[in-house]
Amino acid sequence: MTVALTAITLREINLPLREPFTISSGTVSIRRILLLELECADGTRAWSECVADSDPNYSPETIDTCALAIREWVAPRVLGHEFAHPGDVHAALQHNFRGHNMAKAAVEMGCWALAATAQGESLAKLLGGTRKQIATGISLGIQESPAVLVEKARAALEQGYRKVKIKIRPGADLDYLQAVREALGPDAALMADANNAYSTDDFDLLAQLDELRLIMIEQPLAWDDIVQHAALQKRLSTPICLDESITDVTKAQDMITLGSGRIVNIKPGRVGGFTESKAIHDLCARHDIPVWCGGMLESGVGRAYNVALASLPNFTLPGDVSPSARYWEQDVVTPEWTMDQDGMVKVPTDAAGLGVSVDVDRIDDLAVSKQVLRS
Ligand code: OSB
Ligand code: MG
Repeated sequence: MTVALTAITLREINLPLREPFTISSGTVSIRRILLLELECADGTRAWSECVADSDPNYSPETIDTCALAIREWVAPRVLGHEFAHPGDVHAALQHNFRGHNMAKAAVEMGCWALAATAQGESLAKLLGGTRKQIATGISLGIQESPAVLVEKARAALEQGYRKVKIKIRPGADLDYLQAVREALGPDAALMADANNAYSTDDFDLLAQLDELRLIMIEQPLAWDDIVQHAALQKRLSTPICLDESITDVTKAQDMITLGSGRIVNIKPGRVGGFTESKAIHDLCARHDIPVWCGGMLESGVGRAYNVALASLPNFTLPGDVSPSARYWEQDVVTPEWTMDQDGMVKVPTDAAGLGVSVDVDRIDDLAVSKQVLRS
């Protein structure tokens, strides 16, 4: 299971989304994506994806800070070093090295894929995944009117999605959600995600959302807050789900201790990779806190990692792991990720590694920059 990296190639590609994606903090039309190709001493290769985007509006990291962090601090700690198990990489990236979780995760997760590939085992199995398929939700960006949103949500449920997440912000919240609830009925699996758009002045408004019987409301308050969310959760019957605030397992422990939320969205990029994701998953399982896998508009490469992670047993709620065609005209992997009519995505458990292959010629054509790091 040894991992001994000798080279990391960084490529940035720019993939246009099928439609712009708007959250409370900004709009993405063309996704800038940093892909990593990792190579081992024995010739084993694996691809991974860094989930940071152009602007620091979700977390402090961006694709440019990540490229810098990988080059300056992450790569030197792994290139030319031998790890007995991919689970050992995380500690090597934490020692006297604060933050930069998305940069660390891109390399740490790639090491898990290298180990799986070298062993002829699927990434999901190496992680301890138990599911053969995972339930899928869709994340709908903020729309120009409630009527447009209603049609998108209706279409999503017709396609089989098991959960519809609706992005909200002040001015596009209660009336938007009410319109969807009214049109789609009391049983529709709906939730809202505010991406930090509210403050302690908004508790009365947020308490009104209870009447909509949402499955959860994701990260209504500040991106790094645990304390005020606990005060808000006391006012709400709707479970709060934390996303941005849970940057490692100690934050998840704080959430549980303070009662700041009842559900966790795990994005492996946000928490520094798979080892920390598994720790959060296990902690939440012990406390009966359900988790689900979030998304960052990943290409098919990053999606492979999310699908593998979501196959762990306590991922009991549908993830933001939509099929390739929801995002892209053409994905960069073969086969593309698909979802069946019941809203399920198959976990590739037979093939070694990611379970999808990357078209290197196409990525080289798409690449706007390329850099090789060696030991
Ligand atoms: O808050 O979950 C979020 C995308 C970019 C930044 C933040 C978020 C999102 C999503 C997208 O909701 C989910 C997906 O990848 O489908
Ligand atoms: Mg979110």
